[in-house]
Parts: sequence; C-alpha cells; structure tokens
Amino acid sequence: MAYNFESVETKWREKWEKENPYKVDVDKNKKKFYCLEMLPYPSGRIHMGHVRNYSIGDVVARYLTMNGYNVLHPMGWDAFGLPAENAAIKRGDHPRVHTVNHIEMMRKQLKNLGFSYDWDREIATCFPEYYKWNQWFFLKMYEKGLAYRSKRSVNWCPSCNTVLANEQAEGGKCWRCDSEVEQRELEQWFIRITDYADRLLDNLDKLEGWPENVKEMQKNWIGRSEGSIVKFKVKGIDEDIEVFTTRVDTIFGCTFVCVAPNHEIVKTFIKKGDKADEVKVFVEKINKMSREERLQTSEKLGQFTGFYAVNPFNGKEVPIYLANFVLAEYGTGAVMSVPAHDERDFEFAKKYGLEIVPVIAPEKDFVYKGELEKAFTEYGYLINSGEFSGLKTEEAKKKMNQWLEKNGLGRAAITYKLKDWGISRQRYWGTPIPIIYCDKCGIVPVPYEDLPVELPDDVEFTGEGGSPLLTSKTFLKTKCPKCGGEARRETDTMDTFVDSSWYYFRYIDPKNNNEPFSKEKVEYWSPVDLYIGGIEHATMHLIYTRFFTMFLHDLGLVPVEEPVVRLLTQGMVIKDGRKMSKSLGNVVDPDEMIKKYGADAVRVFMLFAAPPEKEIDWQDQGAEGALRFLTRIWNFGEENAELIKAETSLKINELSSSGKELLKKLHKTIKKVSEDIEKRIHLNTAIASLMELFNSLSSFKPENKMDEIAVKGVFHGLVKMLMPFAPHICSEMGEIYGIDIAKWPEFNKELAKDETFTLIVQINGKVKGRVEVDAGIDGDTAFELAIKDSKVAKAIEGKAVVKKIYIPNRLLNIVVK
Ligand code: ANZ
Ligand code: ZN
Repeated sequence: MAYNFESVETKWREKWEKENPYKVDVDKNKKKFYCLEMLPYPSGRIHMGHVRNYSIGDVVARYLTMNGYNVLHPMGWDAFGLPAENAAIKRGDHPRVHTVNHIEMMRKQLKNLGFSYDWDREIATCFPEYYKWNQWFFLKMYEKGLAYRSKRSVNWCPSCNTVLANEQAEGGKCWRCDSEVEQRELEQWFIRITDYADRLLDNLDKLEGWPENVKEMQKNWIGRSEGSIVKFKVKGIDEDIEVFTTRVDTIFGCTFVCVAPNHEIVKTFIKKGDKADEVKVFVEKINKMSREERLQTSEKLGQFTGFYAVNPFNGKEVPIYLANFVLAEYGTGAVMSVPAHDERDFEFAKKYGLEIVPVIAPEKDFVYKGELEKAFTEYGYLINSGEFSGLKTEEAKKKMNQWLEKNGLGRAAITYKLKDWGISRQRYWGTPIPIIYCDKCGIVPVPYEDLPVELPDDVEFTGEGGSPLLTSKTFLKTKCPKCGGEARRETDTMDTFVDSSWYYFRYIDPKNNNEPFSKEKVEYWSPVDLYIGGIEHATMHLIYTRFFTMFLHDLGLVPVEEPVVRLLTQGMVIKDGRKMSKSLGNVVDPDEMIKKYGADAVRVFMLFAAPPEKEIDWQDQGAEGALRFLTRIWNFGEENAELIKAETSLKINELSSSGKELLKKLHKTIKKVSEDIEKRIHLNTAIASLMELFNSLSSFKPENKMDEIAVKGVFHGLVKMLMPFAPHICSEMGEIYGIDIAKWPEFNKELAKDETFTLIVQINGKVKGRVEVDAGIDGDTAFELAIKDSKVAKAIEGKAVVKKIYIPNRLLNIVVK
C-alpha cells in the first residue's frame, strides 16, 4: 500500500489525544529532565517559528524519554496582553472570549504536529487560578519592600485621554487618533529588580550552558558602571546637584553642568530664576518628543538655566544647562561636563560657545598647544589639576574618591543601566494589582485570603479615558481591609512579563490551589534543563525570569537560584531570504504545509534544513523531499516485511564482509546521532546520518541468511532513531513490524569504533615512518598526522614541501626541496 500520511497521522493523533501517553509524574527512581519551550501568545494561529521551536524541543524530549529519563515537557499560553484588548475595542467582544477561541485553535494546530506534551499540565495565564499567584508574589514583594509606588513619565495621548505603550506611540503620534503624544508623570508600581543587579550579573559566569551572545546582551542590559557621585553646590540657592561620572579624574576640566529637563531641581530654576520662561519652553519642547524621537535625535539641544554650580575641587563656578542628551533615569540625572575629554560635551561646548580646558595629557610632559580639535577620551596623566596633577587616571580616581569622602562632598558609586521594573499598565487584560486605597489608611494590600482579585465582567472597552476597569461598578468600590470604610481598588494591571517570569514552576504543579506549587515537586523537577526560544527574549524575559527565580529562592520556595541550565536560541524561519510578513506576502502557513506533506515531513525538513541556531529558508521542495525520504523507508518496510517481522538472532561472525560493514554503519550511526542530539543538539546532521544509513541499507545486497537478519536489525534501528523526528510514521511502522520504538537503540562500542590503518610515510619516495590513523581521512589530515611523527618531522626540517601525494588508506609521499 502506498504511504498515506494523512490516515497514519490521523490515527496516531487520535490515539495520543485519547491516551495522553506523555503524562509524567514525580518518580524518584528515574533521572528527570525538564525540557521547556517558550510558551506562545495566543494570536490565533501558530507560525513556522513555533513549528521550529517546538520541533526541536520535541526531538530532545522524545530522545531522552526513549533513553529512560523522566521528561517533563509542558505547554501553555501567555494569554494576557494588548492585542486581545484592542480586538475587544474594535469588535466589542470580550478579551476572554477572544483569547479562549484563539487557544482552542492553536492547541488543535499544535496537536496536529504530534508534539509530546503532557497536556494535563496545560496552563493559560489569563485565568484566576494562575494569576492569583502573580498577586500572591506581588504581595510578598510588597512586604519585602521590593514592590513600591513612584512617579514615572509615560506616553500620554491628550485627545484619547489615555496612556499609550511605546509601540502605540511610534513616531510621536497616537496610533488611534494621530494626535501628538506627550510625556506625563504618573504614579505607578515598580519592582526593585535593581536590588538584584549584581547577582544577575555575577551569576552569568555560572551559566555555562548559555550562549555567549545572550550573556553579553544581559551584561549590557544590566550595564554596571563604576564611578563617583560628586556634589556641586548651586550658587544663590540652598540646593545641590549630584552628578554621576566615570571620569572623576577629569573634574578640573569641568566647564559646565548639564541636567535632564525632568530633573527635580528644574522646578526651582523655574520658580526662582530669571530664565524661567526659556527654561519652561525648553522643558515643554523636550516633553513633547516621544521616547523614540528623543533617542533618535543626535543633535545636542541645550538651554542655559541662569544658574551656576560650584566645582568642589577648585571652587570654579560653571553654568548649568538643561540638555536633551542627559537621561533622567540614568545615574543621578545630571552630568559634570568636560568638553576636553568627552565627545558629547565637546560638541555641546562648540555649539554653545563654552570653555574647553584640557586636564588629561596622553604623555607625562605633554603640553597642549592651540585649540583642541577633538576630545581626548583616553586615560592619561592629570595636568592643571592642583594637588592631583601628575597622577595617572586610575590612581587619580582612587585619590579623588577618598578626597570626596573625607570632605563629605561625594563618594565612589556604582550605577546600572538596569532600571526598576515598571509593572503598571492602565489596561484591562492583565493581572489586577492587589492593592486598595483608603482615605484613612492609605495604601492597603489585599489580604492573602482575599486572593484572587478577579477581573470583573461589567466593563466597557471604548479605548478612551484610561483603563476599562474604571468603568466597572463592581470592581472599583470596595471596603478597606483595615478599617472597613469605603475604599477604592487599584485599577492598574501587571505587565504580562510578570506572568511569563515563573510559569515554568507552575507547570510542575499546575492544579495546586493552596500554593503556587508544591515544594516537593519543585525540588524534583527544577531547574529547567533545556529552554528553547527566540533570541528576541535574550534580555527582558530572560532577565525577569532569572530575577523571579532568585526572589522565589530567597523566599525558600524553590531550590535553585538560576532557572535554566542550558539555553538554546533558535534561528528564524524565513522565506525567499526574507523575514515572513504579511506585507511581503510570503507567510507560510503551517496548517497548509501539514495538509500537503504531513506533520512528520514538515518536522523533518524544519530540523534538517539548518542547525537550530541558524536561519532556515523555508522551501516547499524541502518538505517534499522529506516526505519522499519517509515514503522510501515506508516502501522498504513493505518490500521486506517478512524479513523485518521475523523472529531472529544475529551472529556477527556469520555475516558476509559487506553485511558486517552495514552493521558497523548502523552502530556508528547510533553513536553519532545520539551525540548530535544530546551534546550539540545538531539535529540537521543527525537526520543527514539517518539518510546515509538508509542509503546504505537500501543499496545493500544480502549474500547469506545472516545478512538478511542484519537488514532487519538495521531497519529496526533506523525506525527507532527516526522516532523523535517523525513520530507518526515510526509509531505505525513500530506497530506493523513489532519494532520497540519506546527505546532508543544502544550501540556496540566495538562495532561503532572508527577503523584505523597504518599510514606509510615517504619523503621523496623513501619510507621514513609509519603512523596509525583513522580510516577514511583525507590527504591534508594525513599530512598533519604524518608530520607529528618525530622521524618524519626531522626529515623535512628546514626544507620546503613541494608536493604531497596521498594514496587513500595506504601511503603518503611528501616531496621536499
Ligand atoms: C564626566 C566625564 C568626563 C564623563 C569624561 C565621561 C568622560 P557610562 O559608562 O555609560 O556609565 N552621564 C552620567 N549620567 C548621565 C545621564 N543621566 N545621561 C547621560 N549621560 C550621563 O557613562 C557614564 C558617563 O556618562 C558619565 O561620566 C557622564 O559623563 C555621563 F571625560 O562624567 B562622564
Ligand atoms: Zn481604611
């Protein structure tokens, strides 16, 4: 019968659906493995990126299960977020209905691909049983001072009267009404992730199973910077400006000070200064720019404030400017500007005609002559720096920090690019922040026993006037848990990154209603042994995840500080050399491909086309080729059915020499494929080896009875090894021919060994040495191995090699002059 992938795949899909054969539980007699793939957002359809991500995970999970591991392999939904709410605004359906529909559709699609998930553990982050624990963790953080309220500027649309996410304010315009977006200060909730900055950084060294580029990205994201904080007095008013600098050694060259337009002190400048109007106008101008615009403008914009700051080292009075390039959120939001030694300051000084004073010389007795043409930004020797003149940068930094501390004018300091995590969203479709505001008692956390604070249904999705939660009659008004008086609920919901920061622990115990997860189960299953997902999550998600795990560890809830042992970031799936996108019209639909070629073929091609980290260019012909490969194996089975089914036992010494070759090929392939999957996760070369093995098998001509038994053995081995890649067809063949596809084949060390031969090495035709080398090596390798022999090395010493003649598996003649 011709191979009918549709009927075979349907049969097994239905069987797996009924039996959930991938259900696992704690089993202390078995070694555990936790294989995790990043959970999808329920957008409605899976895309080829998902197919790739989950196919990789599925091969590893199935392979390890076949090798006797107890493998946890779960799946769920990152189900809160903006798109569902926007759809509600547009179409008027409820985000929950919308999301649940999408989940149904996508679950079906994933099941069509035959992934070995334990579906009993499925979670969706938008249900109270899940988000209750977000609230629980939030309260724990609040208790520990890790969750706090503070002001931060947000994108604000004055016409829709609402907060906008950065992606809704692109180009400084509101996505809905095209109005100019403004920056507004709003009270919001933050998580003090900066308390964990050093730990997040230091632990990176321990993450041996993580790609270097991801660790580097995290390092830059955390952005630890060592320097000094220096206090400058402001002349005429009773306030200081603190600046953060990494180059305190240049302070004698400070000729002005710049502050961020949103710096606290600017209020005083407006109140008390004679440049109040200009300052106000400048601040407004900068605030009108969206974040994006501000980051994109490279032009230095400044405004003199009318005030002067006093340099604590030399008493020099320098003008204070507002400047667009000073970020309010970094360091102290103020900078001591040294145009001679900093490029930005140099540009600024040129533009506004400010003084440039060199204080660092490249060499000891160097003298600056004439005007500086550009900033000298390197380390060097201090000049014009009072008692510190003559010191080298490093030493000067130390001495100057000591001086600052002694005089109470500053200190050595460390700052981070990493900011506290703003989790407030003025949105409906997220976890309600469990806080109550009482006029009498202030901020009151919801008591643990009142969790979850559930999302109400009586809300309107108008897209105007702030969070839909404000329109709920049942939600907003409540009683104060402390005094019983009238009180109001927090209407902000949590950033959805909170949901995905700990979901891998919930999979371990997804139905627990008494605690986030049982300690015993978490002790058995964590950490995640392999985590697979896109590189776009290298910073935010993977940093929040690490932070959450540390926090849970500190609470004594989980045994690990780091959640993930090994991280694999898979490459993108592209089409015709370009990213798939609707606008390019090159989106490949997984369902359509499955219909055309079957799930097994789609999986096999996805894994065969490139190593997991690299991009894949999707080609229909590729899937077609994969289907042809599977069909040939199927046909081979049918043609040799009797032989493959027979009860037999193999005696190696009765094999013909080509029969023995074939058997050796099998064992070498088992060794190679095992290593490819387990060590490198190079599934493409694993499949290539399986193809090679099948080619040897199909071209093999048995010479005797025992050779026929070898055919059976090789076929069984091949189907077993193919099982993790193409589970439907292999399950079917397993059933037909009695192949035990639940077990990974073992290789015989003797048979899997690479053969060697004695390489004869000649110099100019005379035998000079003999070396034992692997069979099948090429000429270059033979030469490299030959010259390691001391006699050969001596014979060619000081001579030029003119020619290398290699007779494979026998002899190498090196011609020298
Ligand atoms: C004086 C100075 C002299 C500086 C010099 C550099 C070179 P990293 O390494 O990124 O930490 N800076 C400090 N706070 C800032 C802010 N909020 N916005 C923009 N720039 C800020 O950079 C630290 C340096 O960036 C600091 O050292 C400060 O300029 C500037 F020859 O101080 B420096
Ligand atoms: Zn109260």
